[in-house]
Parts: sequence; C-alpha cells; structure tokens
Amino acid sequence: METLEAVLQALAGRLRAARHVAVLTGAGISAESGIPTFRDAQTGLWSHFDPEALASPAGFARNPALVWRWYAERRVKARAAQPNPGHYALAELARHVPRLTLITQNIDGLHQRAGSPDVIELHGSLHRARCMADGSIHDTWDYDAELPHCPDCGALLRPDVVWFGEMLPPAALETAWSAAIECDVFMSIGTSGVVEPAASLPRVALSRNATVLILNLEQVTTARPPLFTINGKAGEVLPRLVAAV
Ligand code: BV8
Repeated sequence: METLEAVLQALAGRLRAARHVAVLTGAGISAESGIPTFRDAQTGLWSHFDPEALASPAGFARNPALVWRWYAERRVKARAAQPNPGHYALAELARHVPRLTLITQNIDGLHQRAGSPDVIELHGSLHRARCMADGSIHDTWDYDAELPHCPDCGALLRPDVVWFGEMLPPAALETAWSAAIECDVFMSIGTSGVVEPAASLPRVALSRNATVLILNLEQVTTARPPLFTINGKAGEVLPRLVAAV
C-alpha cells in the first residue's frame, strides 16, 4: 500500500501530461454536501426502499404521488445543499487540462453549481420534469402539486431522471462512452460501480490503457499503474490532487 502523497504525485504527473481527462462521479462526491448516498447503511436511500419500487416506471405507474413526493424531497435537499470542495476541485481541474469530460450519475445539479461547464448527466436531473405525453422538458412546475401536470397539454409530468429498466439519454451515453475510449486519464469518483452501463466506463478506459483512478471509501490506497485506487473522501483528496497538477 502506497502513501496517499505518493499516489497523488504519480497521478498529478499523469494529469499534467494528459490531453483528455474523463471523470465519472457518483453519489459519494455529494455525500460531503449532506446528500445521502444510495448505499450508506444509516442514511442510504436504498436502506428505506427497493430501488425498483420507486425509481422505475412500474413504481411510478403504481404510485405516482409517492414517487413524486420522494423526488420532491430530494430536490429540496439538493437545492438546500452546497457544492463541496470535491465539486469545486473538478471545476478547477478543467482549467488545468486541455480537455475534461465530466460525466455524472448524480441528479443533484451540484457540479453545475460549482461551475463545471458541460456536465454529462447520465441519469437526468432532479431539477427538470418531463411531460408523459409529449416529452417536453420543464425547468419549473407546480412544486406544491401532489401530481404536477404539463402546463402545455395537461398530461402528467414525471421527474426527468432515468429509472431502472430505462435507456440512458443516447447523446449523453455516446459522449461518455467516447470519452472513456479516447481519454488518457479516467477518474471514477464516489461511486460503488454497481449500476450499468455507467459502471462499465472505467473498465473501457482501462482496456484502452488509460490511467484509471478509482476513489471511494471501499478502496485500498495503492498504485498498480495504469490503475490507481484511493480510499478517501472526495472533498479532501481532490483539492490535494488538483493542487499538485
Ligand atoms: C439500462 C437516477 C438498458 C434515479 C439511477 C433488470 C432489469 C432492467 C435493468 C437491469 C436489470 N438488472 C440490471 C439492470 C441494469 C440496471 C442496473 O444496473 N441495475 C443495478 C441495480 C444492478 N441499469 C439500468 O436499468 C439502467 N438502464 O440498463 O437500460 C435496459 C433498458 C431496458 C431493459 C433492460 C435494460 C438505468 C440505470 C439508471 C438508474 N437511475 N439514478 C434516481 O436517482 O432516483 S441509478 C442511481 O444509483 C445513481 O444514479 C447511481 O447510478 C446509482 C447509485 O450508485 P452510486 O452513485 O455509486 O452511489 P452508491 O451509494 O452506490 O455508492 C456511493 C459510493 O461513494 C460508495 O462507493 C462510497 O464508498 C463512496 N463514498 C461515500 N462517501 C464518499 C464516497 N467517496 C468519496 N468521498 C466521499 N465523501
């Protein structure tokens, strides 16, 4: 096991030499902003419900009011939260490398609020709703309605997120897949790597001999180039990494 400092210095050298850096984030990067992750035992969203029960078309069809209440609560929490140093470090990194593709599984919008441009939202956003009839996207809606309806056609609105069993937005997935194939460095930050197809992105990068960093709370901190793993908090580690670039 290497020291964190040694791993950070080695990674910083590869970031300095990189033409294209790709980053995939998961719930872990928002944990230090106070937003519960999916798997944290004490606060994990999934400890209270089966993902198929709420985050799925069947769950919504079965009880749309319950699903809307769950997403409304998460949207309020996300709006009240602040980006943390991990989000800001990634926004800063984009100013130090020729090209950075930021891909997130998160739907909280914190990367955008930290100043990251062009965030690829693989799983949609809490801050948009979609008309079930005409597919129109709405940035605001009647937040007090138990079941919000489309202001244009009156049909039921749904959260503009990707549920289990649903295809990811094709353009977003294509951009993410291409970045994983083309990048020199791929950093997976704060994700347990369970949900597909996002979970395959680091593997694609590794198969193309990119330098790959996996940073979460399950890893051992070590360097087996081109794979680097760090056990640490994004809000503490990423600012140190970006400062070393
Ligand atoms: C698809 C939006 C093709 C909604 C999400 C059966 C039927 C149908 C499909 C499947 C099936 N079996 C498998 C599948 C595929 C399925 C899947 O992968 N299921 C899993 C459960 C096995 N995938 C899909 O359905 C995808 N679509 O495959 O389409 C298709 C089409 C039709 C039919 C068949 C196939 C769609 C998946 C998208 C689902 N939507 N989110 C919402 O949020 O409500 S997923 C949601 O969960 C997140 O977006 C994210 O992707 C995932 C949670 O993962 P993480 O972000 O990693 O969070 P987690 O809590 O797990 O981990 C946190 C990590 O952070 C940990 O590692 C921890 O150590 C670390 N951490 C904590 N604190 C910190 C930290 N790290 C750093 N610093 C810290 N401070």
